[in-house]
Amino acid sequence: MYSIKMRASKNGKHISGAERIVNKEEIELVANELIKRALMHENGTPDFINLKIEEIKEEIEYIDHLPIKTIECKNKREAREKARELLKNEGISDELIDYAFKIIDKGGMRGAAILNLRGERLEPDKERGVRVKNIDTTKELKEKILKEKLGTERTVDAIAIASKVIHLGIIAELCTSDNKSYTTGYVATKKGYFRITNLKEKGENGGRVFFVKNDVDIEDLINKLENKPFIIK
Ligand code: PML
Repeated sequence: MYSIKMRASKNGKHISGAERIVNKEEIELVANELIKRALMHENGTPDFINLKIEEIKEEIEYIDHLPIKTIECKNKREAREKARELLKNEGISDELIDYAFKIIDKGGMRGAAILNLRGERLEPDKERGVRVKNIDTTKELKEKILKEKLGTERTVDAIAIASKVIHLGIIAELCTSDNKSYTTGYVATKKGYFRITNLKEKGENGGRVFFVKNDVDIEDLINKLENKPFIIK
């Protein structure tokens, strides 16, 4: 199998990124799809597109996706209360949750911030964060999500990240989109992927926070988040 990663930017600013894990026969087709995706992005037309194709040498792990549930909320206040409740059920304190909301609302990170339960930030590069890579979803899962209206194209990408990180022992993930007009975010825990509407307001920034145990082996975790290949089914 091969990993194909695309990232696109304009004037040095990130516009979009995506990745797929495919057979050799699918490389050409999927490379085309990703280039098209880069060119048609709602954040603008890129002046730089990077396409990286490499053979995956490590064994790929196939895991089930987290169950998807959508929680409809009237406004941001209600949505954030819901998110807080889900996070508190996992033993995360109010103070830590406030801190996580502050990080995602500030925005500007390409990857995720990692917080332990003492509120220490563990990602080595605080500007960039940690990016979860080497993941894809099966065609069947993509179709199921879209056909059964369990979510959107963004859900398809996000469920891969959330399912991988929870599988690797992360306690919970809090996420809002870096797309200014996409206001549905989510909380992921071992209990599921909870889409929460209106988790931010239109025009606001987004971001990702992973909550981890205090005794986490952070080097090993970051290595797996970035490099261990997973296909989510
Ligand atoms: C959803 O399932 O609708 C929430 C997806 C959030 C996607 C975050 C992003 O844009 O990367």
